[in-house]
Amino acid sequence: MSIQVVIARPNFPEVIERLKQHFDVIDNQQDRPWTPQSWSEALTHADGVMTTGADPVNQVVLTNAKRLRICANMAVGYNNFDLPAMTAHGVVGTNTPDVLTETTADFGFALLMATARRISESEHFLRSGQWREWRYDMFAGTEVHGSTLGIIGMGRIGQGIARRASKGFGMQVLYHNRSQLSPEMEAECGARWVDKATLLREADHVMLVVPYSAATHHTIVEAELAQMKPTATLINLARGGIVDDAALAKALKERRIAAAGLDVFEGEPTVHPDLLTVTNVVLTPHIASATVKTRLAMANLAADNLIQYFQHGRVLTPVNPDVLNAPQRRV
Ligand code: 8YV
Repeated sequence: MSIQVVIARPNFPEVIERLKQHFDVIDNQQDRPWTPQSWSEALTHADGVMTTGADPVNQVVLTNAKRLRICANMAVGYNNFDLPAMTAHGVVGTNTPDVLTETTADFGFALLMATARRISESEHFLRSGQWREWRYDMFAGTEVHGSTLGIIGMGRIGQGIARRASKGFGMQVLYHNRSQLSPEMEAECGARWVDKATLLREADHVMLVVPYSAATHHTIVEAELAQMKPTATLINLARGGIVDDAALAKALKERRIAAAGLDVFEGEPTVHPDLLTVTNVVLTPHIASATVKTRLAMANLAADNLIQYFQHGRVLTPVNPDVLNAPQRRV
């Protein structure tokens, strides 16, 4: 029996062609929107699937997808996976670490710069024909170079941002993370561990790059926003749900913090309506890893995981590696 692989979303034609050399591929180049039911049904006969962070692999999907052995996420984050359920069903999950680290760190800086220097707001002003004269205070923003950056979450992407900040922009870098970096790594990143309250109090810019989990849900709510400087900015390129978006919109409206830059949203692609009406926020549609080169590398790594699994019973970047050693898949 041939191996069936479903590709959940439109993808690079060359990656689909690669997969077709190995598998019976069901692609979605027409970008059919999924309902929970049609998504579950699409996996009924699938042996493998390439998902994105927007495609849930949960108990319902797993119960229906009796042949499913591997879910290759085209994302480093995998909070779309119900990992305990996948492990219990003997389904291996993979992600795409490393290939997107520097690109995403670049974007963190782009969002920080755009937010602190009010780039979106000023462009709208210009485009709408309101620019009449030079003014000393026109779109005067917040300094980036030489200021203090607070990074919450210090994995690979956080470290990439810290290096840019300390080496490129002469920033003082504070970070908060469950585990502290080695002294050598701290020195390389130019970063110092502090508790969350100190970070929020001292940072001129707060950057969120922590993975989403039940433990990190609403890491930033009204109480944390109240601890930040009124001149501070908040950048979220981690996941929707790390920030209470309603509380953030209120704080921005009341100018309790200066501005925010958001690439991810609670319930995306729906965006909290109050965020759409406040002017001191830069909004982007979850594009931190979006360069052609990086997205192709992510797609190829996800494809490599599928090919390696079915050819050799191993994968390159597992997120629940124990499944590979389990003798038999449980249904
Ligand atoms: C993905 C991301 O583009 O890698 C991640 O975790 O958030 C992005 O790079 C997105 O999740 C789609 O898969």
